[in-house]
Amino acid sequence: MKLIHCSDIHLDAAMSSLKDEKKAEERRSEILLTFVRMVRYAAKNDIKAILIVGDLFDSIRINPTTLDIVEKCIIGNPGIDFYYTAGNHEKEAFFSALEDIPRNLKTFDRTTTYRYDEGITISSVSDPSELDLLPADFNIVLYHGTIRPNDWANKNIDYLALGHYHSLKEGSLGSRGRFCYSGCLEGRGFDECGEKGFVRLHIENGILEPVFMQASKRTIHEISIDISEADGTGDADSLISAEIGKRAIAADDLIKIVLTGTAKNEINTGFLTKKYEEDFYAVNIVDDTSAAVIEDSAAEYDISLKGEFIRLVMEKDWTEDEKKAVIEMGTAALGGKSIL
Ligand SMILES: [Mn+2]
Repeated sequence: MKLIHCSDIHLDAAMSSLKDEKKAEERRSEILLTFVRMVRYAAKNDIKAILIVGDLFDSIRINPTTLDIVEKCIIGNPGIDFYYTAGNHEKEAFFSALEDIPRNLKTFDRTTTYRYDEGITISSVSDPSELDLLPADFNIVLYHGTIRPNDWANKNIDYLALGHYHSLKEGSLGSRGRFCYSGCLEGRGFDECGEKGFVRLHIENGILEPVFMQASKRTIHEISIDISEADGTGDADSLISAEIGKRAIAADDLIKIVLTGTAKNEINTGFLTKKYEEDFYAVNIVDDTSAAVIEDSAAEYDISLKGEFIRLVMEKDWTEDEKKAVIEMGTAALGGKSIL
C-alpha cells in the first residue's frame, strides 16, 4: 500500500515577508497549486491514502476559492482516502466550512481506527497515553504538535506521521517504528528555507519505505557570506555573486543572504537587495555583521544575553579591534555558529 504524508500547507497564508501584495497573492495561488499537484501525483501513482496532519489552512478564515478547490480535489478522487487532523491554525474551520463531509475525507475521534489490508491501521490521538495498538498490526498514527520521542516509544507505533514543524525531521521511536515531520509543501517566509515537499510511504509485507519528495514550486535558499575582506558595497557584491555562482539557484527561486564577519565600511544592503531582485524572485539581505550586531544590541533596552555580553565587552579597556574580535566570536557562539 502506498500513502502520502503531508502537513502544514498553510493555504491562504498572508506571505507578508514578501513585502509585495502581488507576489504574496501569486504565492498563495502557488501553494494551492502545489497541493493540487500533489493530489494529482497521488492519483497517477496508485496512492491509496493522503495523510494531512494539520495546518492545511493558515487560519480559521478560509477563502471560498481555496475551499472549493480543496473540496473538488477530495471529491474528484474517490479512490484516495484523505485523512485529516486539524492543526493549531485552522482548528475546526474546515469542517464548519464544508456543507457535506465528503465520503473519502476521513476524520478522527478518540476511538476511530481505520483498517486496511495487511493489518495496516491509521489512527490519531491527542496524547500518547490514549494509544491502544495491536503489536501484530502495522500502525500509523497522526499527531500535530511537538513530541518527546520517548513518550511515543514502545507503543506499537510503526510510523508516527507528525505535523507542526515546517522542515523534514525524523527519528526512531525506541526499538520499533519511527516518527517523521513531513515539513510544509512550500516555504512561505525567509525563515522557511531549503527543500520542501511530502513523504511518500510504501508499505509491503510489513516493511516501510519512506521517501521524501521535493514538491515546492520555488525554493528559498539561504546563503551566508563573511564580508570581513570587503572594503565596501562593491566588494561585498562580488563576494555575494561568487557565492551564488557556486550553487545552482534558479531565477524563479528566493534567496536569503546573510552577511557575517566584521564589515570594514558600511554596506548598502538596500542597493544590493535591489540588484539581486533583478536576478531572483525575491531577495532578503540580513546584515548580521558584528558592526550591525553591536548597533542592534548595544541599545540599553536590549535585555538579551547578546546585548548584555556586548555591553560588557564595550566597557573593557581594550582596543577597538580587540573588542570587535571578542564580540564577533562571542555573538557567533551565542548564536550557535562555529567560532573556528
Ligand atoms: Mn504549521
